[in-house]
Amino acid sequence: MRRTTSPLAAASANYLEGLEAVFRKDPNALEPGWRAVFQLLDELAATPVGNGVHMPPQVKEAQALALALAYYRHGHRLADLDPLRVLDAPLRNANGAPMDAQVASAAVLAMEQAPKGTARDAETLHRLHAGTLAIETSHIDDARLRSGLIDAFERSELPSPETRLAALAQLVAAEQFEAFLAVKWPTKKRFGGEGADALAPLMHRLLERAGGAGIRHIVIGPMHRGRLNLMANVYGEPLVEILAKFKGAHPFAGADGIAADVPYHQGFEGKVATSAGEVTITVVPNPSHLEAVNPVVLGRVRALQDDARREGDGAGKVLGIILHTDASVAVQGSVLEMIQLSGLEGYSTAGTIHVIVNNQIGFTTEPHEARTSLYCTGAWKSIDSAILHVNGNDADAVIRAADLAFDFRHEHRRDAVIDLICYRKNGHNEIDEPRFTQPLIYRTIDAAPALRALYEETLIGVGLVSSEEMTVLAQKHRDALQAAYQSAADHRPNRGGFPSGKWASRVPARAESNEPLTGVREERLIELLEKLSSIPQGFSLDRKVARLMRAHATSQDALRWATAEALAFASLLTEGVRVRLSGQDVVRGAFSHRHLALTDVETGKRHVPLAHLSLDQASFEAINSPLSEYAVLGFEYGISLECPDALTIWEAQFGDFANGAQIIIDQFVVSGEEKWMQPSGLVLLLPHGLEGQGPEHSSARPERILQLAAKENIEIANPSTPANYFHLLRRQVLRRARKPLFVTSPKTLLRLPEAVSPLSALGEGESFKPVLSCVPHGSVRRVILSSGKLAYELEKHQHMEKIDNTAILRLERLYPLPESALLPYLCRWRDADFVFAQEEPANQGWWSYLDRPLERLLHEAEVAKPSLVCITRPASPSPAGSFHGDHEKDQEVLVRRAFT
Ligand SMILES: Cc1ncc(C[n+]2csc(CCOP(=O)(O)OP(=O)(O)O)c2C)c(N)n1
Repeated sequence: MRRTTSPLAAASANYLEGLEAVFRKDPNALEPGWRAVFQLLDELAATPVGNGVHMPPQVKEAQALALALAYYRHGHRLADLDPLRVLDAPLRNANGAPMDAQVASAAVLAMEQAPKGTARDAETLHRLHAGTLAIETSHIDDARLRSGLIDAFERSELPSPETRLAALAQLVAAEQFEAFLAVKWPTKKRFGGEGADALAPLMHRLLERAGGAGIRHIVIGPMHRGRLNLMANVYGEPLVEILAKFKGAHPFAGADGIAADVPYHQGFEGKVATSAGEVTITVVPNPSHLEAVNPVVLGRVRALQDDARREGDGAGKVLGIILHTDASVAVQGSVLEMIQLSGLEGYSTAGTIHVIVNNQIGFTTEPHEARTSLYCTGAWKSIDSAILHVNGNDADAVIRAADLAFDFRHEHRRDAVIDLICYRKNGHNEIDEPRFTQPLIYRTIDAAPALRALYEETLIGVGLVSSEEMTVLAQKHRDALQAAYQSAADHRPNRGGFPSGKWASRVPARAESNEPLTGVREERLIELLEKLSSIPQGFSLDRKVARLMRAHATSQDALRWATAEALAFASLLTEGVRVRLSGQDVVRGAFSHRHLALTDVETGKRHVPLAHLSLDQASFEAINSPLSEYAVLGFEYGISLECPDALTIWEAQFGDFANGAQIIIDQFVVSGEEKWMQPSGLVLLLPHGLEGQGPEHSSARPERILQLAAKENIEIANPSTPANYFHLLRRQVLRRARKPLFVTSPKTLLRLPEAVSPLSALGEGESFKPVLSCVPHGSVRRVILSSGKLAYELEKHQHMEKIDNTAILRLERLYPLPESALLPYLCRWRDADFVFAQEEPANQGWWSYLDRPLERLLHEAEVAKPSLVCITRPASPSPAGSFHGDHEKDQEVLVRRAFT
């Protein structure tokens, strides 16, 4: 028996019944092919058929429908997508074997079997679905979306003459730009866009459509390929600026001591003219780490959309466009994390347009080495997104792709992705030789005419333009480039680089001098406590949670950690400061200590006391994040860039999980201001402490955070009292500068009876104390410097053993080291021995980054013995042991040793 490959045969009975149910309810909810199948079946049911002598016309139609369905599903695999026709990447699987014959033959067989009368249909289908633009729709679960996309795709037409002329002009500008740089700086890396020339008209078209649809602000996530070209020819950065920076001018005026970054990573803020008016453009600075900028872009978009919503303007005024490259987008984990954020209430940006510059090579790696999925867009199949593949050598198809992607995102508020299949004219960078590894492909590439030439020929052919006009246009660009080059010689940027607008009242991190008073009137705190603990009438609360709420209100002598945190939030909110806290299970808190949302045990309804403090309070958001660190931290960092006046917090479930977001920490949080003048006031809460629970969940890796600290780029705190935590949070928004704040927040201290603060410690006139002291009555012979939970254990020992010659200093801030707060103590006890005690192993924790600064300070204080001994666990490759008993014993020894 011949094996049938019709998709109809592949469909299970259940599936078909499901489709029929949808059809009976609303035929338009089905994609056109399936709709027609059921219409046909209805007709067949109504038509008496003879003894099989003649094939009824309905059967022919059924075959035609099978063909249509095959094209809807698999047409993209027959499409003409590779401009070189060499790599044929989409048609190969992971082993480099030819396209899976079974799938391909679904279409081919249906075509063969198509009765004569339907032959024209086959041609039409082939023209529509197997041309230079193709769609993937079979992953879309929502039938209405799927059918709408197929309809739009089949209706999409050749762009208008004006649009085509604009695209040609863009191609000329792009070509001249790259050619100019290649001549002037033949050996300098610019990651030129040659071969991906269609990117400029594609982006241009997206901006134009956005302007026309009323979008007023676009945030762009860039990547390296062709980036400078886009800056010059699409985003509108002045040529002279680009060339001056490319020549080596410092990007920020008067900031010579700042490391800055190479021109192809710098951000840009500008206005782009579209036929419907100006659109603001934010090009987000990006590190070399591919795909790392994605969540940062989303966070910025979301913050701008929230601003627009608050101003009654509608979130639809802000759009994110993210650029990717084939090799990275197919595999980098941040892509999957980003995609999963797209539909979540706390993180959605109403769809992003993704553009992949798919030059069918990643440095020297070919697609069959680079991924298993058929296309580099595989990840988007996990959500109902539009996936378009387009041949980068067909400018008209590229514009149609831009239109389809834009319309899909605009109408459905979902992601649309354009896979721009092109090639790379040069090596990975301009000094890299691709012919060492891809000699055959490069033989074809070397002979390939530029898209500008191909498109020019097409438009000349249809009489839209003449070759003389094109010569004049190219010359115009050359002249402009030459003029800019000459001016660039002595051009100095006149921007300091620090952001303006909503950042205008802020100052760069290192310019901050004054400490804000963060205390709040006690009467006000009591009022807030009452509001926080009041439960709406008729609300049935779990008994234990109710008890906790009562404890909130009555704990004024001994406030717990969570109460101090809630008071910090509540006081800020009623002072007009927005608060956003996101992370895994943050609403209840991983340690069940917070309860920011109360749940009615009868109805399941939620009540968030912090959102009901006063009518004019600022907005409060506590969001349980998906199980992602990389994308969620990147997202919150992005939010913090757009919300200098708000308190934005990311909490890791345990501090060790921050390593999943290390790329965001390294590349953005700690270095963004130094590289790009991009300040942030983000707070990272990283639960930390060795508690005998095993190696995991023990360490926030303070040594790593300290290693990243320099030039006062960040603050690192290890607060040990609720009051100090309260002041730390308020201080973060009440001071003028914004610096990322890392808090190694506690676990056992959340419930330790001694780790409480009186309400008065939060009161007026109080502020954050970077050093806390425990001074004995006797004369001090020994000073133990320590931090966090260990200090409580040391103090307990001191008390139990009645040791009255040892002072304990708790370092509440570890970076910048609170020198002026420490010095008076050191001067006071010049003749004492100084030790540093930490519970972490010797190669971890605070010690190895604090030893030299502390010893320098001892010298400065002129103490008799200016060297420190560290009391610590032995060095270990693992953060903590796994036996609780051993931990307790070791801890006891450690504490004793600190005193002897
Ligand atoms: C996360 C990350 N890993 C590795 C690199 C090093 N790297 C820079 S470009 C590149 C290849 C990028 O692929 P693609 O853009 O598709 O190729 P290209 O056209 O630039 O050669 C690699 C591996 C990087 N920048 N980021």
